Amino acid sequence: MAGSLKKVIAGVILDLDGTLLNTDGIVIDVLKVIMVKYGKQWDERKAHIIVGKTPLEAAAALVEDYGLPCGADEFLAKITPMFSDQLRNIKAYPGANRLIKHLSLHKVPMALASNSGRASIESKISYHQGWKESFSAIVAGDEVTAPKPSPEIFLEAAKRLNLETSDCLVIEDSLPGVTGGKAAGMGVVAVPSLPKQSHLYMAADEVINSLLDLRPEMWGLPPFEDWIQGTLPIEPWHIGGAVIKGFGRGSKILGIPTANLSTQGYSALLSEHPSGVYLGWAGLSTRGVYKVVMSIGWNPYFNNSEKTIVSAMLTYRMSLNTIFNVLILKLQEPWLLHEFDGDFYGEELRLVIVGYIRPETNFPSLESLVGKIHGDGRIAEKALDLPLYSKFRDDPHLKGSAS
Ligand code: ADP
Ligand code: RBF
Ligand code: MG
Repeated sequence: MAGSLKKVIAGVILDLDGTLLNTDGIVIDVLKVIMVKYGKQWDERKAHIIVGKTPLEAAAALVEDYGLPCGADEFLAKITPMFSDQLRNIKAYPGANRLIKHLSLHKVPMALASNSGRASIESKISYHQGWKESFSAIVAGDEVTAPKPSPEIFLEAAKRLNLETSDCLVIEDSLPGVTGGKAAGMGVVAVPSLPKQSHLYMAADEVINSLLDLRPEMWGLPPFEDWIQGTLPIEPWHIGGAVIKGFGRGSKILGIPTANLSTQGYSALLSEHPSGVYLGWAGLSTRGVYKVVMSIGWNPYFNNSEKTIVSAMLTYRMSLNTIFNVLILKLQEPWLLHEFDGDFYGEELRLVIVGYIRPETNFPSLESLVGKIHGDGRIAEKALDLPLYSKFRDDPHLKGSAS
């Protein structure tokens, strides 16, 4: 754990793809466009056929499933330049801008250490304001003799920062990156970009679910000061749709009914947000606006495909950075903090998500899970009265007038 290192960190070395930048979103955009070119339509429900596959395997699966009149190689060759054109649309992970600003403000030296080529790195970060200037050093895969998992890229970054290797903290999503950082003798925080893989990250000093969960003070760095009443304000985001039947896991019996929405059309949006517990406002078209606490988690359906996800991470993540990132479908479970007389299946539910509470965790018993969720409910109930959150009660999205 972080504390056992007893090391005060002087500089931070960040990985780019999968750590600061989320490439999942552009995958769906590109596939939508290419399918139209072939006279087909991208089917969100079939997104899982490319989950956990290498670029070529995914291409082969799509060619077969959509009956495309070309080979997998040809299809891959067609979409590769389309990804290059999309670099400007790659979004920063939630918490990336916050972390970079925070460290800059406190004059903590920062370096980028990426296996990508220099030109690709420069191009990708050029779309994110203030990033280039924040890094005192950028070390690219084509500037070292051996890429991650070799420690070379990290050693070079420390050298350029003028820091002892043991004074550096590495933040990484990939296994090769974690291995390289440890081999360089550095502290390593892993932020796996794929679900439920923390057991693979044993070498890391700490594994967190997302950048939102980083506690810099654990590393002797200045703490974030933006948490308020157990919640972290985030850039609000919207989701909505008809309430559908969930998994019948009997949440209602536990006193925490969750109104499931179809993820149809939302997988890209959900993939942008870390799994975890969030607070916000919920609008039910015929009833009103209510406080809501919601978990975003991994669709249980995909728990079975962990093996393919791991193999993709080991082979693909290591060698290829942006093209055909794995696509993961998430499920959202909003619990409206209000007593209703009955069910409201089929009704239009609109959500505005305004803050973050905690990562999803495992619990030793059902009682402890239910207890924690009720605690989340109390936190949300109270915090949503803060002006910075309560103002979103009037968001037009909740009334369904704006889409
Ligand atoms: P399911 O597996 O269908 O999601 P749940 O046991 O989670 O079943 O119950 C969810 C349903 O309960 C919602 O779809 C909704 O119709 C109803 N419901 C009643 N009160 C609430 C509430 N306060 N928050 C969310 N859903 C509620
Ligand atoms: N499930 C988990 O396994 N871990 C969690 O930390 C967790 N947190 C939740 C928080 C909230 C506010 C809600 C509404 C659900 C959460 N769940 C969590 C999901 C819960 O297990 C799910 O709603 C089940 O369907 C309950 O039976
Ligand atoms: Mg439910």
